[in-house]
Amino acid sequence: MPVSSDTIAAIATARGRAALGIVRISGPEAVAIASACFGGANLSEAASHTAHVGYVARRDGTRIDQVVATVFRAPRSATGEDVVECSCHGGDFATRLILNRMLEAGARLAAPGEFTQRAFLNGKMDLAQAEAVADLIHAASALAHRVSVSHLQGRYSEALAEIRAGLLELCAYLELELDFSDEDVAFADRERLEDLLARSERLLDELLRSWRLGRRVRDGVRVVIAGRPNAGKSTLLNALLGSDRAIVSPTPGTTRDEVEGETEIGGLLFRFTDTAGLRDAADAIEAEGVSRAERAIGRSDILVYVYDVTAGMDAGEQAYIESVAKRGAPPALLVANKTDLLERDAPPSGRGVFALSARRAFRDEAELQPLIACLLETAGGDLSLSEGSLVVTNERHRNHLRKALDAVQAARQRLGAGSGGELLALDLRVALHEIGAITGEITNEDVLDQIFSRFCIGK
Ligand SMILES: Nc1nc2c(ncn2[C@@H]2O[C@H](COP(=O)(O)OP(=O)(O)OP(=O)(O)O)[C@@H](O)[C@H]2O)c(=O)[nH]1
Ligand SMILES: [Mg+2]
Repeated sequence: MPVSSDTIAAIATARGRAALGIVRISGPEAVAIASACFGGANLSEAASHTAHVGYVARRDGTRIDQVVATVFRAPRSATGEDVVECSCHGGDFATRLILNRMLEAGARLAAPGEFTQRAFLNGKMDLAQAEAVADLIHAASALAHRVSVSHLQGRYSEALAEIRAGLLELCAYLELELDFSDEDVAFADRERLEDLLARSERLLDELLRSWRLGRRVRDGVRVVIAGRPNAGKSTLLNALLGSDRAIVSPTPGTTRDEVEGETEIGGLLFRFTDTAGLRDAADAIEAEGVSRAERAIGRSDILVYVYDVTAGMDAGEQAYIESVAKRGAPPALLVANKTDLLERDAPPSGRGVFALSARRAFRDEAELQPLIACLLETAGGDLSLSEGSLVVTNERHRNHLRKALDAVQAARQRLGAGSGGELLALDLRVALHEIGAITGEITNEDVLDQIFSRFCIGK
């Protein structure tokens, strides 16, 4: 049964010039409202999944645009309600005038994500799939796109369903045993319980471990390029981006404001930030640049520290790198730059050290390959990530998975300690609740509002 009493409308396509635009309308009055605005064919009797060429006209009969109206009858539509999609000409006018006409005829302007929210409420998709719709729209890299498509197809929801089924089976065993507890019989074979628990724990743990990559698939990988003035940081940034993004000059202290640039590597979006050279700057503007650089390092996923190989690293730099390594974050890669200037000395080598010439990298792509491969590996990007791999990209899911795993681990410990089925069942209920919150079987309005407000209007 559809759950909404009113009819919503919105422009579904982006603004600006385009060949076509789409205005969507969904709800119990969708067909009636569309047919009140439509001329050239009778929409009110139209069968589901039929397209009709005609026009949208103002109340006084003047035409707004020629359109194709496609009618979908409930429940066989994207939202589960009656839906009409009006394809008109693109650009800012036709879509807006048609939307206004629909509003005038009785529709209400849709809130962000309201079409998808209705699809969820009408059981067309679960919450994890609805969230994948937003991820797909926001996807900024090939991997982000691939993962969201797989989630939208329900692969992730299937994995959660599998975990859920295992936990429910466990609960059923335990409850049967509790029902007959007076008679002192054990229905639940402890080994079978242990197996089922271990399996749930492994599946949850696998999903949680994918988060490290998932977060980066979703938000991109922040790499900060830092080092002393004149080390060649901006030259390296430009080489990585394959463009003259940052100003390069032989004057130390050239870069003051952070310079950012994005590029896709191995399907992941990398966000590089070039910073002001680190030193005790005498001039106030440069000093501000240096302190910004330090803050940027604090926020980064990976630090690329550049030094001039002909000068080597001074004691201050060595101490700095050691302190970063000691903290353990962010992971630091060292670039020994300007190897083209080395005459006889062998370039430095070692794990996490990349001897290269940023200047040469402009002409020769191979120069940066080892550094790029290491950036990808450090970011957790697995090039073999296959079609349909499950990766958790959503922080809300991660938090629920974490709690579900904690509950399953607590249950396993209790089982090991020989405690009664009652407490075990309680832990399992917690785990089931947490998984239900991901797919939306258990949810509340605030959570839904928060999720759907991220969407654009018309989706
Ligand atoms: N020979 C040689 N020169 C380089 C190389 N990389 C950079 N340079 C030169 O070193 C100088 C400084 O380069 P930048 O990229 O501006 O250095 P930076 O680290 O960004 O300097 P600041 O912004 O001042 O901190 C410029 O003259 C570059 O042309 C290299 O691989 N080989
Ligand atoms: Mg610079």
